[in-house]
Amino acid sequence: MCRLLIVLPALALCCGCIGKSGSVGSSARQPPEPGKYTCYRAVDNIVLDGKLREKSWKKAPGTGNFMMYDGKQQSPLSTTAKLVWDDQALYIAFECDDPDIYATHEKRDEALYSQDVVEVFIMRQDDTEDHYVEYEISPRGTLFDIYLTAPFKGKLEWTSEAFGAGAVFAGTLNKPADGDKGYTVEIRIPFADLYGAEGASPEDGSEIRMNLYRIDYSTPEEIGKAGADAKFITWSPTDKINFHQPDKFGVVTFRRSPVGR
Ligand SMILES: [Ca+2]
Ligand SMILES: [Ca+2]
Repeated sequence: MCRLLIVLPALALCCGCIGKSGSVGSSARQPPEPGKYTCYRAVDNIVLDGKLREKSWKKAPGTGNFMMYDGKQQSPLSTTAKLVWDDQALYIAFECDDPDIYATHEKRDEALYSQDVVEVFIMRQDDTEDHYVEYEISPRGTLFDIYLTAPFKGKLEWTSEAFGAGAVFAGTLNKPADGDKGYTVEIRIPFADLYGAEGASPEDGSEIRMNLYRIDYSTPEEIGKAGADAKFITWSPTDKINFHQPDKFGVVTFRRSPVGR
């Protein structure tokens, strides 16, 4: 929680600044559409090795390239995701082009958001209104999870028992000069985290509100410190550099039909 609070003033500062400049001359512009995705049942076992070789991933529809946070332009670094589910969990695959992969953290719940990272925010589905869960995964597969009772109000000590992920990167970590290709991340989010009970899972046609994010950085001069040149990339646009906006989350609709049929 302390670590979370440390990063928040910086985020808040960015929000104020971007919000003011973004409003100039934009009154006629329609707000960007929130993300929408239909999530089908997996047709095979998802092995969390970061390699997207399962039939389920080959058949699942892609989100298309993510946007920059404000929805005004596409991400300059290709960033896409796919989702499938089974009775126990939601699975998410990210594919991220990245010419300079920066990731040093190896311990769970370190400040992954200050280096290259993908993030998933999902609203809880039980009676804990406005609560949501945040998951982060680094290109080296390090995990971060936090339970939030309101935007920026979280329990970092919360640990999901069955959240897991695998990641694979193509290139060299923390060496900017040699040119990397990118990384893929494969994530398992147990429905018990979302429904508050073992054995609960979505009904056909039910919707869950969530957002998928990526923060891209360049390797800084001092390895281990926060990355440089941050790019805030998102599936469902957030207007401001503030990912903690549940009202901007997209909608995922669950279907019981097997993916690809
Ligand atoms: Ca796999
Ligand atoms: Ca990067």
